[in-house]
Amino acid sequence: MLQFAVSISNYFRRQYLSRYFSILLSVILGWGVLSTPLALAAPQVTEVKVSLGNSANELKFFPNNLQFVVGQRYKLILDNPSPQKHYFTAKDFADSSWTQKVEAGKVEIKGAIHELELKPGGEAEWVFVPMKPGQYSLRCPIPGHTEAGMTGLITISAQ
Ligand SMILES: [Cu+2]
Repeated sequence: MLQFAVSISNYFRRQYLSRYFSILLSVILGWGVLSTPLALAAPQVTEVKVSLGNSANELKFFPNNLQFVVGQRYKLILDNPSPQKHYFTAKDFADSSWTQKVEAGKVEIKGAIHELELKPGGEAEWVFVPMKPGQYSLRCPIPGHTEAGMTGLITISAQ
């Protein structure tokens, strides 16, 4: 009799557990199914490419006029196809934006950034959201480069 009671209670416990697990499983699966489209629909990133100099060693940014809109997310892809190092320096613009991250090589930097140095052949990605409308100057502060025309204009416009 006792044996019977134990097996009955085991039976119900198993039933209970299997129901519990199937609910848990469906919650996990449901979450997976629901969260996938949500992740895909996450705020879009607009990619913008800027080259620091070129292979002919012209001291310019290509392009040198950048337009962004407040509140949108951008990935600024910087490269340096020239034979010498350059800087992407735009301190006021950086102060007027929220930086999500900067990626260069295998390093990812979180937080504020003001200036990026790119060696020949270097690449970096800067993911940010412009916050404050305005016009901001861009330049390469290596001696002679700003003077030679390695400057640019960054415009952040309101939504
Ligand atoms: Cu330069």
